[in-house]
Amino acid sequence: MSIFIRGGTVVNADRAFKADVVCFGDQIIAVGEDLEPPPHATVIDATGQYIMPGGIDTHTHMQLPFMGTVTADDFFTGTAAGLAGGTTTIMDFVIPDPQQSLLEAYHLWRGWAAKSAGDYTFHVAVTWWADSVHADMGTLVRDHGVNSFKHFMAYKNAIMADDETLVRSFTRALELGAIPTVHAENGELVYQLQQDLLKKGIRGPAAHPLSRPPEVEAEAANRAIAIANVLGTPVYIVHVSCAESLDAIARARAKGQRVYGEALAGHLVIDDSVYQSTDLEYARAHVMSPPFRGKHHQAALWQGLRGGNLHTTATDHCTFCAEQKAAGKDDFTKIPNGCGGVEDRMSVVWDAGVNAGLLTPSEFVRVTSTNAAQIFNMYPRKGVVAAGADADLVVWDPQGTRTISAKTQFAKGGFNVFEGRTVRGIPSYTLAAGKVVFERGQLRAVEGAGRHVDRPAFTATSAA
Ligand code: URQ
Ligand code: ZN
Ligand code: ZN
Repeated sequence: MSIFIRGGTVVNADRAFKADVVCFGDQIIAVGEDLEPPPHATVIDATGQYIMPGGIDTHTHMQLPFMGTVTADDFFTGTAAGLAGGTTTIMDFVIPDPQQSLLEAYHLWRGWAAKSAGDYTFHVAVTWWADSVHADMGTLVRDHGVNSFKHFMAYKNAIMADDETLVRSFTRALELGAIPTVHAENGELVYQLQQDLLKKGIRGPAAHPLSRPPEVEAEAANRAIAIANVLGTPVYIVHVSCAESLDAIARARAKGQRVYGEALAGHLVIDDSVYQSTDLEYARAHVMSPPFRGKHHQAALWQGLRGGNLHTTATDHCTFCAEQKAAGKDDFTKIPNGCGGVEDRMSVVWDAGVNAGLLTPSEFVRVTSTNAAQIFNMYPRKGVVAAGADADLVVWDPQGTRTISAKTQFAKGGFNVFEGRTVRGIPSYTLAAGKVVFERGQLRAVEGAGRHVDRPAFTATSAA
């Protein structure tokens, strides 16, 4: 099966150029001007459109058991929704319960992910520490293509990693040639602030951002960066939401430390006024951590993306329906944390970034695909339109528009934080592994067609 994409402008992170693209099977086999279509090829006319590497969402939670429930999107519906938005690879999370074997949890998640419609790979969370965790980390790197380990510095009494776990796990990651990543919020401070608010009878969703101010995030970001600096490991900070955390990253990078930052599409365009809504269901729907912040933080995050102190854009796609969120209607600490976005990320970042003159098309590709592929060692299989790469491609219509709505989305959860936003810049075609899976509004995702992406370790300093 071959596909010939004619007449478009290829956009890679390094340059944009007129070229045709030929795919055969699941690979790109040729990129160049005035190519001949192979016999019997499916021809796609990309005149006036861009051909970009499929998006990589570095942060999703499909089918996640969390806070007493399970997220609304499973690995099929979630990856299918991503394909509709131009995202062809998701990076999800294996999150073992404390005392649960990392390896056992990994195999459990692998079973859930088998139904994926698009490619997927896993960060594995280290939520506790023991010799068996040390051993399992080695097995996961050596035998299962894991090269990143997640640490939740929030969620006390649940999955929070204390400093001992951080230090031991970062040390082990370095030995293995894997990168530590962190959810940077001080879980002890969050817990204290939550209890204080509840004692004062402040129990609605408006209390959520009050229990997680930027300082709580910045403390943890600084601490993770300091631990990584002392131990000599790189560190990747997920969902950087505020200027204070970004400043910590910028300071460390200015001194040559290898720190990477991730911005969520939601944090880039949505502010904390959502929590003041008198429609409490609406306010609860926006409860995620770190919370949406004041407008000046969004400007800082865009500066971070432009200035190279934030490297990837993601969604933290973690959808719950209204009934699930209502678990916290009398106690905000019981509202399952998480919002969606896997379907909208690329159009939102294009519309708010490229159309606003903040990002060039190549910078857009860098922060929606290439950097993720390079940081997590999937490049050049992913993250570039070039011969030999996977045929994961988006034919992008820069003039096409779409009004985002839960009524028309493919994702589950029945809510969309970008509701009503009209974006200019949408996929006209998405190719995953050389198959057209999305065509002008029609989703043709196939359950189980997605593949697990092994990610080799970086140079290990010792045998796993
Ligand atoms: O903290 C996370 O990243 C997961 C549990 C999703 N929820 C959220 O509020 N971000
Ligand atoms: Zn998180
Ligand atoms: Zn998350």
